[in-house]
Formats: sequence, structure tokens, C-alpha cells
Amino acid sequence: MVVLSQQATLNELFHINKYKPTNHHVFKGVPEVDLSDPDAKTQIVNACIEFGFFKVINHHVPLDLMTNLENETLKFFGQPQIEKEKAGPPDPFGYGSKTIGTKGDVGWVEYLLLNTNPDVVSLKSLQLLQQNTKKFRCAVEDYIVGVKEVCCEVLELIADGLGIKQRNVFSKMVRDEKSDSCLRVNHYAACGELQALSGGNLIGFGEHTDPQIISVLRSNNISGLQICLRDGSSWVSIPPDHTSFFISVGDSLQVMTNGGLKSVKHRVMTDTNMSRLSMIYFGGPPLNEKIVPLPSILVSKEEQSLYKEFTWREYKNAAYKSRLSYNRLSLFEKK
Ligand code: GA4
Repeated sequence: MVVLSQQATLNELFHINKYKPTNHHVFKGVPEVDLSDPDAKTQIVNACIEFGFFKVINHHVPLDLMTNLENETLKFFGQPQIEKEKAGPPDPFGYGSKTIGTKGDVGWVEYLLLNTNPDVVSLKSLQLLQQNTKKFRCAVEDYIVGVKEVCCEVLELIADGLGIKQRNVFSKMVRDEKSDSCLRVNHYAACGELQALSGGNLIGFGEHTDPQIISVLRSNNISGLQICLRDGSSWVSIPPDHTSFFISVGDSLQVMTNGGLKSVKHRVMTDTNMSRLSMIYFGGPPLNEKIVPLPSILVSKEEQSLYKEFTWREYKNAAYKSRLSYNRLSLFEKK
């Protein structure tokens, strides 16, 4: 049943249904990279160039760690709304429902957003962890340890694949004790009758690129994630795989490679009958880190920087003031 007080948000949700119900075919071409393959670095860089997106297998994170967090967060989302809202509204950390960011974006989603760095953990993240059971806290902490390793390993392979001598040039930003990485758990409840009301295309999370370096996503076995291909207009559906991680290139990596590896636009559609749960680790630099093209890349490609100099703090502040679908990097491009 649709609660009347939520009608305004729902109207907006249907209003944003400007995405034409095009044929989102299931994409069979997602590059799958076996992290133990000696050729992984080349495959990863090729996938970053071609799609800004790929799947990794043989990542050494036990399935238990993933399902444990999945179950604990499902318990959280299963609570009465009034309980969940004690952990909100998001600042941007904490519990949020239907509203995304601060500029009026909405989606059929509820979520938890947590800062992952123990040093710069926000009050909201801390309260959220404390309000919940020890099992919930441990599930979050254990998962972060595992997923951060995957994130750093992939970043090191990207550096190798690009022929950069200092293979920790990206990963050291995520390993830094001041790294501004975060973890998001999105719950897309089955949307039932709303799907039909919306014209069969209810948006869970609208199109956007991630501002960080790379994002590492794991979901349950329900589809919904779509990426935009490099032609800029074809959207394809990504077949889910609950045992693997999906990696997306973020805006910061695009800048550090001077546009060589471009961030990928993605979005999530909802399902009438099945709930989707995804957990995404956003590998981010420390706030004071300068986000500039790597000198070695500029030298080897004989290029000038395409971007003005900025810190992650400046980019993040600009990003968090923008609409979800906005091309945030355009603010920092040299004209
Ligand atoms: C997209 C990637 C991450 O989920 C996120 C999002 C953030 C938020 O939910 O508060 C933003 C979005 C994301 C980019 C533009 C701004 C900020 C919502 C929004 C409209 C946590 C992030 O870092 O940027």
C-alpha cells in the first residue's frame, strides 16, 4: 500500500521515469578477470578502456564474509521504519530512504552509507554501528578488510598494466590511514504494483558516475545493475553473480590517467518481485590528496593535463552539491 505522506516522493519517482523503456538486453560481454591469471593486468586495463567496468573472480574473499554482511544488513532493513530512521537522515552517512544526495534525486532504494576509515569515521557512521548488534559491527568490519584488499590489488594491477613503475601509486591512497573510502549497502525492495504504475521502468538508483578512484560492488543474485556503453547511449543489463566482485572506474581514476581510463555511467532498475541487495566499497583518496594526471602518464603519452588541479576534498564538495546525473568532471576540465 502506498502511504500518502510518501506520495510526493513517488510522484517524483515516476516523474524521473524519462528513461524510455528501451530494450535493455542482458550483456554477455562483461570482461571476467581471474585475479590469479598472470595476464590479469592487461585484461584489466583493456576492460577499463573498453567499458570502465569488469568482473573479478578468484579474489580470495570468502563467500561467507559477503553473505554474513548481506544477512546482517537485511536484518537492519527488516526493522520497522521508525527504528531505521534513528540512523538517519544521511549526512551523507547513515540511513537514507528514497532520497539520494541533497539536490532532490530520488530512487526506489533504502541504504546505509558508512565511512570506512577508523580515523575519520563520521559521528553518524559511529552511532549507526554502536546502535546495532556486535554481529552487525563485526560483519561490516570484516567485510571492509576483505573488500579493501580486493580494491588495492586491482589498483596495483591497473598500475602494472599501465606500465607504471610505482605499483602502489593508486592503492597507497586507499591504504592511507586518512583515506576517504566508504561503504554503501543498497536495498532495492521488490516494487510490486509500483512497477506497473511507473510504466514498467522504476528507477532504483539513477544514472551517475562514481567520484572516487574505483568502486567494488557485490550484490545478491538479482539483476538490476545497468552500465552505459562507450557510445554514451546504449544501456545494458549486467547479469548478477553473487560470488564475484564488479569493478567500476571512478572519476578520480579518469583524471589520474588523464582521461585514458574513463569512469563508467551506471544505474539500477528495480524488480517487481525480487529484492536486490548490493554492497559497494568506494576506494577514495585522503581529502588533501591532489587529484592530477600522473606525471609518468603525461610524459609517456606526451600529453598536457586535461584537468585543472584540485584536491579530493574540492572534488568531493563539488560532487556532493551536484545532481546525480550531472557530469561533475566538466567543472574541472581545462577549456
Ligand atoms: C555516487 C557514488 C556513491 O554512492 C556516493 C554517492 C553520493 C551520495 O549518495 O550521497 C552522491 C553521488 C555518489 C554523487 C553525486 C552526489 C553525491 C549523491 C549525489 C547526488 C556515496 C558518492 O560518493 O557519490
